[in-house]
Amino acid sequence: MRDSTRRGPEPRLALTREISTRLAECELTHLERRPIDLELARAQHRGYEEALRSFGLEVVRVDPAPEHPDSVFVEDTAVVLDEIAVLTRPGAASRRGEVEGVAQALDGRRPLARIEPPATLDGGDVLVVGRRVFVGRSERTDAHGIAQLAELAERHGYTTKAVQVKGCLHLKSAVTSLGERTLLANPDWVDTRELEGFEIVEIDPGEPAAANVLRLGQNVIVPAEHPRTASRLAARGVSIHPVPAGELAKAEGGVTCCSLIL
Ligand code: CIR
Repeated sequence: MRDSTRRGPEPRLALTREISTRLAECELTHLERRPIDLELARAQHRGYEEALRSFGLEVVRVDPAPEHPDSVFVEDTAVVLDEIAVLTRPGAASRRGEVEGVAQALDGRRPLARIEPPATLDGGDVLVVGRRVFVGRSERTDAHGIAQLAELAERHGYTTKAVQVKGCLHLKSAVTSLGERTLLANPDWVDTRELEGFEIVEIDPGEPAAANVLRLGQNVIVPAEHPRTASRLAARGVSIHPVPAGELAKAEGGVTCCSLIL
């Protein structure tokens, strides 16, 4: 499967953030708490940053926020469009203090807007494909957050649609993009009929968390822990790049969660 159309300019920059030494205290919703090897998590995170660089992205680390266990998951703190960046108000109160550092890193790179209280929205619930924006209705993102984001995005010509998420943390746990017309989805976690206009590739049913992949132009970073789904993608001609991501997966994070792509 080759899909040559892309949205906007080529991505040039990835914002990432160092893993907090308090990662073991992370929020968990759908997983049992298991010990996390911090050194291994850091090594995998460096490998992820290396993969981003290998695709020509400059990797800029946001100032660390060690007091916030989940701060490595920068995706949840902002929604970056070509025209603006929307700072979020994360659904988990423990995560709201992560936003300011990311705001500082985004300042000057995009005009900034904000999701205002009492609305909540996590960036992990926002899937942008071309001019379409799908927003997950989840335990973290409420109707007010969706409405505020829709209003901001629609000003810039995007069409938004709310999509129910079930059984997983965020919309992008359930579905991400493989191209401008193709999505990778776990049909148990999102009703794929709601994603009309797209071809749906399903994950291998034995790998429920495999739908979270990070597309960068023609290349797709996939978690190395889901080889059967990766084989499905490779068989379709997708240019896949497996990266080990198992330690942060124990904190309920995937490969989109650890960067903001500009
Ligand atoms: C949380 O529950 O907020 C973190 N432990 C995991 C966040 C993962 N972020 C994402 O999927 N965008």
